[in-house]
Amino acid sequence: MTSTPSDPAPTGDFDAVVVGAGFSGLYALYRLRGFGFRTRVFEAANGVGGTWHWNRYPGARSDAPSTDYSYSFDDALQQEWDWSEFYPSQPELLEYLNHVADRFDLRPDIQLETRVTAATFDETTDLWTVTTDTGESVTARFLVLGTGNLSVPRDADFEGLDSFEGELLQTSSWPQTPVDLTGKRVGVIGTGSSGVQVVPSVMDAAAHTKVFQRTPPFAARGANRKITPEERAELRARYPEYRAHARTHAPGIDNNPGDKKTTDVTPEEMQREYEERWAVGGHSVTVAYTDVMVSEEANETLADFLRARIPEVVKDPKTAELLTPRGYPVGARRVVLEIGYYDAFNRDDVELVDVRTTPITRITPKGVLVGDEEHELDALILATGFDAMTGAVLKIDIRGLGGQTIQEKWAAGPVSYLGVSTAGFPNLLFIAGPGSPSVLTNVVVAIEQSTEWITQLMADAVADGVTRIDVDAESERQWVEHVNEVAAATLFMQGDSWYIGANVPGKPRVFMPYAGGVPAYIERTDAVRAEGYPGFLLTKGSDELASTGSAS
Ligand code: N01
Repeated sequence: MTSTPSDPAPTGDFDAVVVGAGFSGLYALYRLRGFGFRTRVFEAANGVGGTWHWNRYPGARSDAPSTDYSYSFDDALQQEWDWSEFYPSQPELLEYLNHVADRFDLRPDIQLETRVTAATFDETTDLWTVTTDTGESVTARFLVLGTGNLSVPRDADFEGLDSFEGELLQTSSWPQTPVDLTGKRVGVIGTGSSGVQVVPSVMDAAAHTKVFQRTPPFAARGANRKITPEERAELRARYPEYRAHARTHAPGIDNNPGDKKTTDVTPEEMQREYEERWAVGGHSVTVAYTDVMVSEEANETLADFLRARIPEVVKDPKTAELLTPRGYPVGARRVVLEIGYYDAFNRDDVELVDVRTTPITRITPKGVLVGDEEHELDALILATGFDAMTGAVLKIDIRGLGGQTIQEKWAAGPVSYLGVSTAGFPNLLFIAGPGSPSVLTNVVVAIEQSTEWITQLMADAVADGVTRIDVDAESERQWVEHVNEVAAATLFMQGDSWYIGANVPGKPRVFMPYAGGVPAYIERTDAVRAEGYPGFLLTKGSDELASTGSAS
């Protein structure tokens, strides 16, 4: 399907190119096929699965229940797939996504081991020219980015990293071949969701595990368990209803949000409520009260409750204190679910190293130098996070109208209209992009909703003979302002989190997701569709241009 400059194709080689074959890209392909679009998916990895292809570190699992963290678009799919555990593990998620690729016969349109490196919009044909690291160049009417919000590791900028003589591992690009840590002295840098999962999963094999902690996270109790056949049958009987109900909740999941403020209850009632939710496990404890993410006092009640759980597990008071998060609101950085993480520090062979007071000086051939103390290691695991939300987009040399690059457009942070498109880059569409609820939700719900909306827009445009979908700059400005206003009313800005790009030196500090919740976002985007897409600039091309695609 490779085109050459001497092969002018006014309708393009494809109607759509999709980048990425994770949850987003697979569903986008399924939808676009349904609309009759000739579609090609490019995926850098040697398999489908996106996040769940790359993050195959021991202990990797979602912290959303499997019955929510899965596609809802096809009832037969959800009826036939047996999730074994409450929180799905990485191997099971990868198996599931491979099953989806096979079940819907998606593979023929997915080109693996092909990274999209550049895309240029041609203003004379309204087509994107997409080039890859394999030297291919194809044209397509639409470019859909399903590149993931947490897919590009942030640069591990430790001095001396290359000199390390032991085994260097990264959670976000864990080897596909088995890693044997038996009897090794293992170090883990980073205590976000990835670090908290990997520590208890490697410590049994390791001779000794050292955890290098700069910022202790707030943690809720992960209550993983097997799903019983009875539970499965009960859910299956009402699955569609269950899914529809989930979309009526702000995070796209019913984690039993309370409807009172902390100020509506007595301290005793509040403590009882938190305890009951803690006993259930999961993120439910974080949504007990409506004012926790908007009032510092309310937030402190939850923070205090979570802090008090740590010494109940961790026996050494000094270690318990070191593990205790302070100085930022709970929820402003993502709350992790811990399954055996705190308990790990009761073992003689697991040690917490504080790299807040004394930062890591450098990595040496033998291990990690903290101040002037060298911690000798045989293996070092980096769980140091991602260049979130914009990293994967900005890695591609994307050029829109007038040759403007996306790097120029987003120099002060990402801007978009509804999180789906950015002005000056026609026919470029983001799945769960910056400015949409995305990472603040059960991301599979965000992905499905976003993909459905975007593909419908594309199909409607094509059916109307539209060859160019751009965004009105003023509508974009208003949406960005709304996203910022919603965020400003919360405590999100007070955590030095990846939500605001604070984990990547030099990255503009902008709150990137939309904090208004799934129902408000659906209401807004549904209204935009119903009203004929105000805020979009839909241009009809010549008959020849308009003949691409065949929306149904
Ligand atoms: O990354 P992170 P992650 N010296 O950015 C530390 C999703 N996810 O991969 O905070 C010392 O949270 C850094 O310290 P600090 C989920 O959305 C979900 O763990 O910068 N430490 C931090 O502790 C999650 O939020 C699941 O002070 C350094 C850590 O590295 C997101 O992915 C599982 C350092 C990075 O934590 C990212 O999680 C996994 C330095 N120089 C991931 N540089 C589940 O669903 C960085 N750090 C359960």
